[in-house]
Amino acid sequence: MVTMAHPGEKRKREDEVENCGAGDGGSSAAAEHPLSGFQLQSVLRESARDKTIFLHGKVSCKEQSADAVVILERAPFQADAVSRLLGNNPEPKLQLKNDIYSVYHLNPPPELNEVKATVIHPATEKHIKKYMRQELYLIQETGEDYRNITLPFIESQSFSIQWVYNILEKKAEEDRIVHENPDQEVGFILLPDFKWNQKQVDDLYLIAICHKRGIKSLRDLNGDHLPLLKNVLQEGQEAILKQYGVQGNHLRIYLHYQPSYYHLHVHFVALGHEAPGITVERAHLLSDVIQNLEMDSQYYSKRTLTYTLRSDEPLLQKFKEAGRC
Ligand code: GTA
Repeated sequence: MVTMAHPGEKRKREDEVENCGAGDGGSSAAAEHPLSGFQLQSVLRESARDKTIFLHGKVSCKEQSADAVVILERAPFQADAVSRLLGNNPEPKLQLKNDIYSVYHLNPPPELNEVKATVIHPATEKHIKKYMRQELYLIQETGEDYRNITLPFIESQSFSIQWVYNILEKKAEEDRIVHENPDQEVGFILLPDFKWNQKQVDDLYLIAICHKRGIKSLRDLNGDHLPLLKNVLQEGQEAILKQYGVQGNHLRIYLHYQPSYYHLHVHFVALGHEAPGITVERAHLLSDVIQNLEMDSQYYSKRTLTYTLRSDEPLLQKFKEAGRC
């Protein structure tokens, strides 16, 4: 089943590519081995601390070769499985022993040795650049900058949000929905984020995607959106408590500015988890957003917002051309 882009989504997107496993929920694509014939082109980034590696490769598709980004991540430990890992480990190999200190290498059985693979295929140049390590620049975007520089830019090119519409229209991930308020003005869908394997709550990560279309980001929010935002905050916390037993005061609930995907969504992340994008120049706490809009319903169309751009981002070039950085 191939879905059409949402009506009105006619703008040219940089990442519009010929459909090859993309588009709908992709039940057929899921049946194939997504990495068969993967040929590594380059390592975009790796982090020994996060046990993550970002790869660019080529994957054959309909007798053509298309770019793919693959993110490999070691899964976090699960508290209930560690005693099996220690107690049942056939042959712990001693690496070092000194007084009371010793280091072993364990060889966990496959079920305790999971590697999560996130696959973006076909990937665009923009996806490849997104995961590449690059120098960052701090931008201070005034309301005027947003209207003159940023808005025309994001209207001309941004990542496809087809995956968001697939979720809202129940064409993908329907079985993963944790909570839905179906109201088209003030409702939303809450579901596990891409980045969470749902095996332990230490790195719990869900996203709330609002039903209402056309709210691109924080910049579009005004006092009229308070009922929606309050629903997301309250119902989202209640649903997470009910489903996962995690209290609201153990959650970091925030929006990104700039987001990667311009359809309003809110991140719900375990407070102890240092997820990518929780830094002060990107994350805006939902509770602060609500208070700011209660004080001034036009707050986000007026105030200067600070964020970073990578050195190769075309938006940075636009700010330079306008003499704004
Ligand atoms: N359920 O199909 C999807 C889906 N997609 C395509 C994206 N998301 C999805 N969730 C579901 N189904 O949290 C999620 C993303 C993200 C949110 C969009 O939607 O996982 P955003 O618009 O604010 O954009 O949020 P953000 O945060 O930049 O998106 P993303 O892709 O997570 O990138 C964040 C940065 O984190 C990247 O630039 C990357 O460098 C870094 N990163 C580090 N580790 C990882 C990792 N394991 N996976 C992805 N990115 C990582």
